[in-house]
Amino acid sequence: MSQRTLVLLKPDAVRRGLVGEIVGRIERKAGWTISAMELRTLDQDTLEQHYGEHKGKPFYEPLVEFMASGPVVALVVDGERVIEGVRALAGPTDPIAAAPGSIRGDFGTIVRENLIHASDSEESAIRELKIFFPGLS
Ligand code: IDP
Repeated sequence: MSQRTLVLLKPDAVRRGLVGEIVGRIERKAGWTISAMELRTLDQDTLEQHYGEHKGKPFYEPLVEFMASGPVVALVVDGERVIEGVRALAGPTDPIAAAPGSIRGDFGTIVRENLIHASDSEESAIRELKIFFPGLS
């Protein structure tokens, strides 16, 4: 089932020079295609839309501050079961609990600075793609 997902390489990934490494892992999955990719600094409004479901939680404000602390790389990836697939490449939210071999498991230690965001369902992907790439058909 071909799908489309939104991926963000978070400011820690960009600062630490891990963009090539992470994009390479996505690129090497058979049949997946990167159909948009852009370096950009996110504003408060965009972050509020993107992380609105977490508003009010204790980690929300520091998360938004972190996500605005430097540029991110936003990507649109298309391919077979890509929503579940990029989440599997990323590993679980807590990088210490993430298995070695996953992006978070290989490179992360801090829950907030966990390198990558990937849409968690078809519904989220549609919503997030509209926020980040409204012009994409
Ligand atoms: P996900 O990114 O793995 O889907 P979510 O629960 O949607 O995880 O949380 C969004 C982001 O918020 C996480 O990727 C992480 O950066 C941050 N976050 C989530 N839970 C915590 C926490 O308990 N402490 C600090 N940051 C958190």
